[in-house]
Amino acid sequence: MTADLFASDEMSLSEQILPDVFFLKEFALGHTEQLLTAISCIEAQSAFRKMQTPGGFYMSAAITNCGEVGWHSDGHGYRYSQVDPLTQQKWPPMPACFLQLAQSAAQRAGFEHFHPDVCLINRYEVGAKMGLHQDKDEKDFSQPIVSVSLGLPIIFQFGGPKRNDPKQRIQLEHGDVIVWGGSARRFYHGVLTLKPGQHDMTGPYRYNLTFRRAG
Ligand code: MD3
Ligand code: FE
Repeated sequence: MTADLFASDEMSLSEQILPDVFFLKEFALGHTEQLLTAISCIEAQSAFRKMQTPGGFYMSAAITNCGEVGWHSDGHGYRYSQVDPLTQQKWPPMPACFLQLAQSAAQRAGFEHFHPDVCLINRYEVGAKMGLHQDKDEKDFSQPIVSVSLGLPIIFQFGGPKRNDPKQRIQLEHGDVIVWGGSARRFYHGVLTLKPGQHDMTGPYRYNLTFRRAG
């Protein structure tokens, strides 16, 4: 058996949970303090806010962004824009530690040329959830999405390209990273309600970073 074959074998056993989904358990563990410090800097400039959906409701997770563009909703629709509507300034730049982590996770999953231009940061408080949805506001579906979980655990659920495809559930914990590429880019997914708890590094919250190529 060649070294390469062995490596991909090991990957399929421990990390590849579907053809284009790579679960990198605790991949970010050594970087969480740096990531959380960077989140504090970002939110000092572009605060977390709960967004109104086009249907007129409020999302229960609070969001902010860093990078060349940011994702938000204004009640008319979801979009990426270069300016934070709250500050009328550019979104904070993506910190080097964010980009490095996203690229090394993507590379580990086989995506050699991932160049994210945005990191959406979701903050969940007790009772917050995210209903089943598809991510389809990006232009290039050949680029993966890298997601990083920090703080309290939550149950993540994902299905297939159709809303009622069968679903799997996995618990996402502090430091876990998932890379979604290829066919999985269009899969329905969401998270269940955050349960009360206290995390040593994030207190009552769970944070999720999603790195994307929007433009
Ligand atoms: C599967 N966030 O921000 S991250 C989102 O935990 C979002 O905050 C969730 O869904 C969270 O849009 C889930 C995991 C994730 C992110 C993007 C995906 C799974 C995905 C895109 C396609 C398929
Ligand atoms: Fe999503």
